[in-house]
Amino acid sequence: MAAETDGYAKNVDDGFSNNVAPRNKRRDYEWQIVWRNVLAFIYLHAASMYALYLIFTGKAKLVTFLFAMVFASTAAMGVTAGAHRLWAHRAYKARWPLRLFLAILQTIAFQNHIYEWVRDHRVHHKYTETDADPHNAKRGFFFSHIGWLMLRKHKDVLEKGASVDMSDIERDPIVMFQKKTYLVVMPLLCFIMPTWMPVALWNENAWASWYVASMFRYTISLHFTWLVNSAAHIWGNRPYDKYIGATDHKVVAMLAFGEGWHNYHHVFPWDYKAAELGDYRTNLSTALIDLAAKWGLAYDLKTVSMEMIRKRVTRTGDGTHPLGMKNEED
Ligand code: ST9
Ligand code: ZN
Ligand code: ZN
Repeated sequence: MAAETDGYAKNVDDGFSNNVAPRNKRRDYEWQIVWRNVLAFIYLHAASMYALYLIFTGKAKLVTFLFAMVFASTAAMGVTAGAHRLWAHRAYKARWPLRLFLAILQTIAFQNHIYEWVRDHRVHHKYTETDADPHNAKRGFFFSHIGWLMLRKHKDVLEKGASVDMSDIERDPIVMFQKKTYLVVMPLLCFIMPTWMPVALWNENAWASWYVASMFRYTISLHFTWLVNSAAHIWGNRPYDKYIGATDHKVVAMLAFGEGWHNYHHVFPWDYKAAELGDYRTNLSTALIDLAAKWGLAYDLKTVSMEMIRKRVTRTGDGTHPLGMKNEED
């Protein structure tokens, strides 16, 4: 039995739409659940619930919670300004001290090493919302948010992904060093260091520190990141291109340090701001890159001209952009 969605077959056996196979073609895709990851995510969420209990009952110190939030926000810069804008999109260039700093932060964030992160992200941009997209939002909120990390990848991700050029990344010694040492350095930076710091600095209980500064901090930062793949591909406005799935979503932008202006980002992926406007309140990552540029550590910051944005808004926008509205009135 099959149901139609936008001219594509939906196999109701597994509830996932297959947006590349025509209706009359049999699907050759079977779920392969990776139980190690399922169990790890169950543990992370149970531990985070326990961390909330420790925080709200005062069994963990308030300063430990504040530390966890600052630590998560700092590490996030390694993902946004680092893995995303610098390495995946080459939206600006960075001298080696900045690259090293961002690689350390990205290691703390544990979202896979930069090489793997960039490869998945480039495939996401090249084949957005097809079976070759690792977190294809057409497969629903759960899959694009977290489910994709609990299944073996669709064969199209591997096949089409092989066409993605990674030579620039392979030429970066900092990234390749991180890849080689990841399994040792990542646990030290992502789990051991944030557990140890509250114990050493303000005498926090080691278990409270593990649950709050390590488990809770990591889990919440993953969810804020994943919202870009799920929420910002489902809900929100499409001011620049109404024909694509990616949306502009202010709440996601704030939670993900400027990465929720995702309709703009998919249309102009080379803009170092990942947004049209340089509003630091919803885009702390841009603030960091601008500061680094002031200090000479970042350079060749790429952006998009007002004229190009205006043309695109007029041609393909959904009418929610102020420029689009002005044009409709004219
Ligand atoms: C995580 C990542 O959470 C999050 C990414 C989010 C991206 C968001 C982007 C939006 C902008 C930024 C927002 C930041 C906001 C920050 C705010 C923070 C507050 N192309 O992968 P394998 C080939 S990670 C080409 O094992 P399986 C390749 O040959 C969370 N080829 O596939 C590869 O071999 P090798 C923690 C590809 O077996 C081989 O296939 N980490 C590609 O199907 C096998 O690859 C985890 O949970 C490709 N794209 O396993 C672990 N991909 O690598 C997650 C693969 O040797 N990972 N190939 O070259 C896994 O366990 C597994 O990858 C799997 C799939 C089970 C998911
Ligand atoms: Zn991107
Ligand atoms: Zn996207």
